[in-house]
Amino acid sequence: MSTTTTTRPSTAEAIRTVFSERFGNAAVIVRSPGRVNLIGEHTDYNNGFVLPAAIDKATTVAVSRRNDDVIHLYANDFPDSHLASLDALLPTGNWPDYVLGVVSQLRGMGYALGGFNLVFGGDVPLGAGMSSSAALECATAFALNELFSLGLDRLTMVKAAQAAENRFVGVNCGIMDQFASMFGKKDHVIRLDCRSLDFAYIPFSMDGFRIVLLDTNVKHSLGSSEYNLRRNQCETGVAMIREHLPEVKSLRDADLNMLNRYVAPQDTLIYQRCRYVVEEKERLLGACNDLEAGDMKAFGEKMFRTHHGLSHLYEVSCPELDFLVDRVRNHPGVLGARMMGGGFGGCTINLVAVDAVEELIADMAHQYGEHTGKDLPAYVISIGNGTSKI
Ligand code: GAF
Repeated sequence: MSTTTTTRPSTAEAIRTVFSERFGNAAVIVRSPGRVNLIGEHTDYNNGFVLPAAIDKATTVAVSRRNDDVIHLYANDFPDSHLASLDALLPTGNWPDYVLGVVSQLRGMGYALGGFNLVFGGDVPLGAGMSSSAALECATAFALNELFSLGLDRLTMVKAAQAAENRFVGVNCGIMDQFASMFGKKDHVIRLDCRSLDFAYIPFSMDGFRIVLLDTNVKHSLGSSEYNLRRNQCETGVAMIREHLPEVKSLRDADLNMLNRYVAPQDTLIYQRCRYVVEEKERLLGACNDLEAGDMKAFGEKMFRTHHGLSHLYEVSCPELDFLVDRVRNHPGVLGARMMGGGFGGCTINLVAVDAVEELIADMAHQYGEHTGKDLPAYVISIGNGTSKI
């Protein structure tokens, strides 16, 4: 989610208070977290694996029923409000779409909803690549499920939230962000197979190191159009392979040999895109072995290699992200770093030795400020639980 205004992060208590001032007591209050992704970037929509986790920053949504067909939304952090009618749901091109999109998908799936009031806010930084949009979509789905007793399970809500983003917001994203927000588990990462949707929680102890997010404070506007383009380029690569090997359904089924034989001779750019995905797929599986063996140094090295691929082959990085990854490389306390999420701005994710965290943040803020003239917000995050009622 992006907005041009400065945010005032709301606590869950503030959302409860604001809701009761505007609409009376809230019937349901739900929190849904943002996410990080350790490794496995741009693999979800290629049916590969991802390794995300829910974080300790969340969006809170409060809702109550109305007696008419009106949907009355209020964003406490911007602040801004929006009125819509249940029977005329149209995209606005702005934040209401994350809520209205979920409503539209649920109704399309045949669930009966009525009008409702909704207030939301939270401390997931907006437009920073921590999935504030997925957090709002998942919180909305969960809250409406409770409010209208729809009887949905978590996976159905995840799919409705993803469909809202695909069909209403217009970003052809994979399932990772919504899945991580809904299924997150404290102190665990989720190894998710995006083809079968089988998943496993892997303990992530952060023994001696921390996850540090460095926020470039930029979000280049071509983000969503380039994202959709990458997805198309991957599909083009698959189509080239399928001319010879019809059993290959997605890049999940492809290897470098196939790319060299059937894609490289036809189109160098498509080859580069597909090569990144195929290499990242292997890298993630290796990183899971590193995690199991407790070898965070090897894990971190793979993160640097992921960044290199995202920057040079997949070309979804930007000068600010490259600068941050390049500069932290020389810090002895940094085990690994890379851009995180869709790209073209947002955060880098860094694994940093505990005793190096403070100095790294100060040093990078200084270097980044000198280089770009911008602040560098930093977040030392912990891994929390997924969507829940509060
Ligand atoms: C964004 C998308 F929403 C995810 O589905 C995923 O593709 C990610 O970019 C890149 O790994 O966060």
